[in-house]
Amino acid sequence: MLSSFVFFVTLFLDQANGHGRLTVPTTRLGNPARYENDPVIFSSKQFICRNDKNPNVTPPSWTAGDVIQITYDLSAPHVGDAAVYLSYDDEPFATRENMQFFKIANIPRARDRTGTPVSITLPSWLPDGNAILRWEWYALHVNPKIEMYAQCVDVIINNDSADALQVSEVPKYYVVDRSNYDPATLPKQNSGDIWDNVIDDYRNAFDTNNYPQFMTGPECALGYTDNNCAETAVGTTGWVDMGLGAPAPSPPAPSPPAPVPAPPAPVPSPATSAPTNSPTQSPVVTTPVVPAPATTTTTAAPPAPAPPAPVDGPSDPAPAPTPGGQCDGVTLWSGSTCGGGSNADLSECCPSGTACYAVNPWWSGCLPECQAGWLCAIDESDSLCPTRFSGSKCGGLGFEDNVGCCANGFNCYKFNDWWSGCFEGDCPAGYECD
Ligand SMILES: [Cu+2]
Repeated sequence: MLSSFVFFVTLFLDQANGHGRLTVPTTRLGNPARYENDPVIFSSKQFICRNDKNPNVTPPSWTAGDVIQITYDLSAPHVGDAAVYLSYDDEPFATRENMQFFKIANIPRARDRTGTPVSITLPSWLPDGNAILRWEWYALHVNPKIEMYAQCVDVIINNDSADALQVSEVPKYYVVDRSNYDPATLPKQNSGDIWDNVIDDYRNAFDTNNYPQFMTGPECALGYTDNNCAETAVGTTGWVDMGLGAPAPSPPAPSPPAPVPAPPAPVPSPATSAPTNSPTQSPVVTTPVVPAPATTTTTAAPPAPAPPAPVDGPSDPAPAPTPGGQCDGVTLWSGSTCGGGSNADLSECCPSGTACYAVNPWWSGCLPECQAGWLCAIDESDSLCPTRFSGSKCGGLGFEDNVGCCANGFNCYKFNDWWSGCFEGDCPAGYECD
């Protein structure tokens, strides 16, 4: 008797707490019956994925091009819309804060389909590999506040077809502003007054007859048109520009390099791997999407597998980080991020002996000098569009900004009528190659 009472109370609370969650496939929480229905807390990693990877959940195995089904349970069926994104699980993306997503589906008026399987057609070009499906739902009933929900499921995508792209060939982005973890794919709250007949960031979901109804969020990847993707096509009302057009998808800003024990006296030997390595290395790890010049430069650099034997380091117990410079109250080291991408508003102040150099459009670091191949070394007059590196959009229906133009060393290849991208070297598989 008691246990059934407890069961009843638990069940009741689950229902009553409201909001909603993804139930199929099993999320990282590991139990579809467990409550995880609350809106995400802003300024936390929850909007990326509510939880870190859970090794105890067996990932479903899907094949690109197939139709899969997901189910969500909106125990408080608020007005609003949902969407489905994918990320891939290779480092550095495996870490929640480094994950970069692209969208493959919109689910307008999500509550109409609560509790029933929703079919999603997986694009035939999905890269083969371990991926993460992210379900995102925004609820509009507390306008101008917006409740947001995000849940992740680890999945396996199989694709041995000729259509399969590499992960690096799919334009992707962070779903949060990494400086504060606020949502980047959706405005945090609505603008304006939904009753004034002026279009705001989100629709007036309370009067669907007299106000324009539209979805808010980024476009689906690579001009994908299935799964209601037209709802957020580029340029539509409510479309959120993730910067895939001119400045390309942003790769992870490198996590601030551990304070580099920069040996002040450079020894001209492989042991010096520390100084050469640290500044150049960050951009590499950073630039998975983008085999930008940084990559080339770095590959050229000695692989330096030699563990930097602390032979005659100043003192080996505590290579105290060379205290950097004090910049606006922030201590920076050689290798610190000073700008680029979502860090564009940093002051560019750097410790003495270094200056702020742009390695690529998304990352600038406090570094001893600008190296050949970096963005800072590019003569703007060299190309009409010097910042269009790998993954940058260079053409597609409605795209009129220097169509076909890429940074020097990159070529514009057509994927389909909606999307052409800049790539270094040969035409990537899956693109229309002559
Ligand atoms: Cu709610």
